[in-house]
Amino acid sequence: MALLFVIRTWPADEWRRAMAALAPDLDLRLWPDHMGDRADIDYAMAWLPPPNLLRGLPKLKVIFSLGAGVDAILADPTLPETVPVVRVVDPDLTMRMSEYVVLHVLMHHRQQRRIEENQRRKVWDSFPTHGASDLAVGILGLGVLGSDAAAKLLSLGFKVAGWSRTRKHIPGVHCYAGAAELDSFLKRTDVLVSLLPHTPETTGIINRGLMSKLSRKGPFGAPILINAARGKQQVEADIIAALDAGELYAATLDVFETEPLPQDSPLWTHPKVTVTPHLAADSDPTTISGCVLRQIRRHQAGLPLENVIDRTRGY
Ligand code: NDP
Ligand code: OXD
Repeated sequence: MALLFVIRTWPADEWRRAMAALAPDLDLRLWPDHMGDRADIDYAMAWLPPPNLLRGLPKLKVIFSLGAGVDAILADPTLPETVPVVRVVDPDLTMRMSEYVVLHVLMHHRQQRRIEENQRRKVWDSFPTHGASDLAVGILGLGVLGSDAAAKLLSLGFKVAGWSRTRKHIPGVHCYAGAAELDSFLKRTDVLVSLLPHTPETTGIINRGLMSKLSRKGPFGAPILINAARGKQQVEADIIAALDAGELYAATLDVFETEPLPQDSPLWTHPKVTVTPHLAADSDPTTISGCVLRQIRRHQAGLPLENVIDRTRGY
């Protein structure tokens, strides 16, 4: 039973070592130099697999994504159609994302950047603040990550709503669903947080038109954007134009159209933008290897796999 690591943008050997420590009995192979016989490989842990590689593994039974998002895997146009793709659902990753969302909602809410700038300039500006209940946070995507972040924001006193494809029922959270309810959701939202997957439907969804529908009745007079999901959902030129026109008050971006964010991107130095380098919810090699190992053991025992994505929906 062989497990292949196909990892292009992360240190693959760190993942191999983490799995080896958890499962010394597994035959671990590393693409591209230590693949051995392709016909031996039963499982693959992958991130951005090169086209034709996974298709060329005749015994491949399951593809494991190293992250919660699977767009890096589905981007392979040659992906074998019948092999299930399993994504990460893990309390550690969920907690990390909720920490990130809560941190950045609070940072904007408490105007932390203004305070730091005042300290730098030695300015004692004890400006009026507002309560969490004055701020309406709206989460695009009420899945594993969105619903946890919603619950944590709710416990801090924010007004919380969410939008998803199918209707959710989360106590205290106003749940909107489907294209028909998107505008009503946007209209009540002072802080928009994206936790959507990247699919053809969500590509470019955060554009000037969408941002223009957000609430202007909040304490800052213009809305705030936090994208911790995928950069392909945002139109960066529109975000900059909206910030410069005062249609958007501020933005926190963890993800970008191109990653790493190019040196010449105006986002790096924009005074209203906080840039973080795609670390909102890091995949910890030991934790995620444990998740994968559990699924491999289930599969070997003839039990159904968990967290298999729906290839037709793309997440
Ligand atoms: P889930 O699949 O659990 O949730 C996705 C949510 O988005 C669901 O509520 C789904 O609706 C909704 N959704 C999907 N497509 C649409 C659409 N077209 N219209 C409306 N709603 C839609 O995913 P997770 O919560 O686990 O993860 C979300 C994303 O976060 C990942 O796909 C990944 O891209 C990103 N991520 C980013 C990280 C980072 O470090 N920056 C780390 C981890 C994840 P429904 O429930 O009805 O299906
Ligand atoms: C993920 C990510 O999808 O880290 O888990 O982006």
